[in-house]
Amino acid sequence: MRKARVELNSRVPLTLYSERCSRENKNGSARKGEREAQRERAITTTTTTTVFSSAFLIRPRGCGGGGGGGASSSSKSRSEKTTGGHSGRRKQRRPRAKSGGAEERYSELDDAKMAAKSLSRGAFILFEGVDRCGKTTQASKLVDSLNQSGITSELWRYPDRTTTIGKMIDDYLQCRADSDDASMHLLFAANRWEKKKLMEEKLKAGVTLVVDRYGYSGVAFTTAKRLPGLDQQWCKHSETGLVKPDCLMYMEISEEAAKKRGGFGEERYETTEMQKNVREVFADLREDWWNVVDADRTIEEVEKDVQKIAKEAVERCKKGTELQHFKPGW
Ligand code: Z5A
Ligand code: MG
Repeated sequence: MRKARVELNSRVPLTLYSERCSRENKNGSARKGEREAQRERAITTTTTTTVFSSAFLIRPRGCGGGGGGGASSSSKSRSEKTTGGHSGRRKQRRPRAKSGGAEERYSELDDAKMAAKSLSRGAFILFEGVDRCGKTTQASKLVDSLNQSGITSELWRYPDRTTTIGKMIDDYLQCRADSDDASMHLLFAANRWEKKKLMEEKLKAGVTLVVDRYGYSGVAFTTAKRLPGLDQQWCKHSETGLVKPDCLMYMEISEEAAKKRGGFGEERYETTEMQKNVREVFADLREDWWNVVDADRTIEEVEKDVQKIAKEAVERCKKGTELQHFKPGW
């Protein structure tokens, strides 16, 4: 009985001890004092190994933020304390160690992550650019064309003026209300955060989202105000953790071509000075993976490029790729 339990727990020191004990019993010449000393040594070694294994298993897997890992770790130690005589058995059972048990568990986790990564999903396609570059025109055309070719797609716009936060933003943009610049920046970001969960759900459900403006506009317009304290890094902070687009179409339009598309409207940011600054910040934000589309051309010419780039992104996401989020500092 004792030997079977020891093998189950795979504790080498106890197994050796047990085998030696049974030999000694057979010989009928047990030296009782020495056996007791060996037993104590064996238990000490086993406990040390168990504690080390437990710490090794719990700590690195304990979730970066500290919440999950800390809770898990402390609740385990609480239960070990309260289960009294069973605590030793609980500790021994946790590693379930054949050799390399901890590594096996890590690879199980890795496998689960890999499986999640391989999930097919919809693409997040974003249009960004200065005023009148044709974002709304192209985004609408793209959604129509994707849906017609059997790719379920939706058009999203930011700011989303339909939500409670969006209505406050609309009042601000239309100069019906005034507010602090930092708080407005955070409201624009909150307008994205309030739809983050829905965005993730839709993408994971296979819906392609074509989005007209997003956090890049948020950073560009607030930074363009050139206010002390509201620099690019500060502006990026409120976007950290939001879903990152799979494909960004930056609609590049010259000032001359933009002027030909009609004058400015009545909204707050529609001034020459503001638009010039926004253009500069966008140039500064630009990254290698952006698709820069020449938006000076006709609607049809631009549309041809947009469709090709978008369909590649849709295919990539359909094959399976993990959702990305904005990392600190981006
Ligand atoms: N904002 C912010 O501050 N912070 C944030 O976080 C966010 C936004 C998300 C409202 O944005 C404001 O909110 C915006 C930034 C700020 N401020 N400004 N200024 P909005 O997206 O609602 O703004 P909009 O009213 O849609 O304008 P727009 O985006 O600047 O325009 P567009 O969508 O790029 O262009 P369009 O509407 O497709 O086309 C404009 C005209 O040109 C139209 O008559 C078309 O028929 C014509 N057009 C389009 N393409 C062509 C071509 N290729 N050739 C000729 N004519 C064309
Ligand atoms: Mg627009």
